[in-house]
This record gives sequence, structure tokens and C-alpha cells, in this order.
Amino acid sequence: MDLHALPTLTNLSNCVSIVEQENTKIVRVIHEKATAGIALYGGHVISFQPSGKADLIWMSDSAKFDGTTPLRGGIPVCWPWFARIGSPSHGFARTQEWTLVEHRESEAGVIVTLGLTANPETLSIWPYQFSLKLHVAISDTLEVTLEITNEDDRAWHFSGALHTYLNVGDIRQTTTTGMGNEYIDSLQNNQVCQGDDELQLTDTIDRIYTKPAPQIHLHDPVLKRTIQVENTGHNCAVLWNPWSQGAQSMADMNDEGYQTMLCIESTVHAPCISTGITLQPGEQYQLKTHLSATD
Ligand code: TA6
Repeated sequence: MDLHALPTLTNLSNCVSIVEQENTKIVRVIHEKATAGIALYGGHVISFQPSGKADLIWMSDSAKFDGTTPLRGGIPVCWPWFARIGSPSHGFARTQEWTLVEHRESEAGVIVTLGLTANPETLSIWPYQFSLKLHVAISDTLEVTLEITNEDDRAWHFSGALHTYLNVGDIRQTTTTGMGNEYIDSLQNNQVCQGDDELQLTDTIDRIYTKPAPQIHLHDPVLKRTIQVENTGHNCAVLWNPWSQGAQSMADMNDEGYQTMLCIESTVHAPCISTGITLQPGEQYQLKTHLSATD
């Protein structure tokens, strides 16, 4: 997506403005270190492009910016659960309108913070008070931190993910290292399997890796770079590519869209919500992902 081409609604500073794509307001950051976009709908990073480099983030050409459909691509915030252990799938945070809390800039980069708190719609799905902050630090690298606070007077449980879609030149030529050797295979009835740490994909994949290395690398000979993913606060890392059949079944992904994306997700995995992480009243938790690229 060409963030520069979107109509500006408000200029907030020299490098931060609010722009619009269809029904979606986007915080656009244009800094000498990088350009980035964060949609208020979903608190969703949709682009991070270090200056002079290709975007690290993949966004579907047919993503729906209608303000009601989860955005296909970017970094969906899956919370208060990951996957289908509750309804809606991947929780409600990705379909809520977040607010811009603050933006700070310096020569080093820009930090944008979005917020989301309980409202009648979230309470009808999940009856707890909470506060989420999404801190997006944009510089030569991108750091996204989901800060989760229990604002209720009783404990609650959660799982979740920063469901990052990475942009690759050609999935068939891309190699991943650091996912580890053990995974739960969502395509084989959640069977626990052992496999190679180094992966080059030739088909659909949907795996929850239970012992990922601190740094995961994505070697991309076509875009001539290696993306490094460093997650914190997670207990697993998910690897997903729907391949051609999956792409064809999705209205918001072009048939060939799978060829240029790979999801590597910073994930708090739990088989059901009650076995997720417990937060006592007033307690806070952080789930993070940090993305960087080297030539
Ligand atoms: O993280 C992998 C996954 O849970 C897959 O099973 C796949 O369905 C994907 O997320 C996308 O989910 P979505 O609800 O965005 O279509």
C-alpha cells in the first residue's frame, strides 16, 4: 500500500498524520528512518518500511478496509485469545476501534501508542474490564508491544498473538531458521510433532512451535535480505502460510497472495481460555515482537 497516496485528515506533527483508506483511519508515520502505518481499526500495524528498503510487512491487495472485517495482512492483534478457543476467532481486539493515546518523535524515530478499553460490545463477548496499550516504536527496526492490564476486581485469563504477516520475495525460495524442533500441527488434529529447525516451504503450513529460539531468521534471496524476529512474553511461535488452496478460499487474499507472505507470530498459546495466562486485578503483562532486516 502506498501510504503517501492516502488522503490526509489531520496533520499531528512534522512526521505523524491521520490518513484514511475507505472507512479506516490510519496513523501514518513518515520519518527519515522509516515509513509506517497503523490502522485504528484493530490497532493494526499495516506497513513498516525502513527508508530505501522493501516493506517488512505484507498486506493483502484485497484487504477490506470497511471497518467491520479483520484486516488481512499486517500485524493483527489477537486478544483476549488466540485461534478458535473462543468466539470470535482470534478474539475481538482486531475488530475494535482503538484510540490514539500519544505519539512522540525524535531523531531516533517515532513511538505511537494506541489504546483500547472495555466497552458494551467487548463486555457482551467477554465480561471483564481491561486496558490494552499498543506501543509501536518505529526506527530502523520495528518494535510492537501489547501491554495488557487487568482493570477488573477479579482475576481473568487470556491467550493471544501478534499475528505478523511478513513480506517475502518468493515463499518457495525463503528459508526459516529458529522455529525449533517441536510443534503442534493444526493440520494434523493438533498432534505434537518433531521436525527440522530449518524450513523451506512447499505446501500449506499451520504450526504452533513450542520451543522457538530467541531469534527467528527468515532468509530471503529474492529481496536480498534476512528478517530477524525477536519475540518476548510469548510461549510459542506460530508459522502459517495458507498456500494456493487456502488463498483461493479467502475473499480478502488474491489467489497468488500466499507466494509473498509468511506469518511468524509471537503467540501466547493455550488449549482453552482457562489455561491461559492469569492476570490478577491491577496486574500487567507484555507481549512483544521486534522486527529488523539485514542485507
Ligand atoms: O495463526 C494461524 C491461524 O490461526 C490459522 O489457523 C489461520 O486460520 C490464520 O490464523 C488466519 O486466521 P483468520 O481468522 O485471520 O482467517
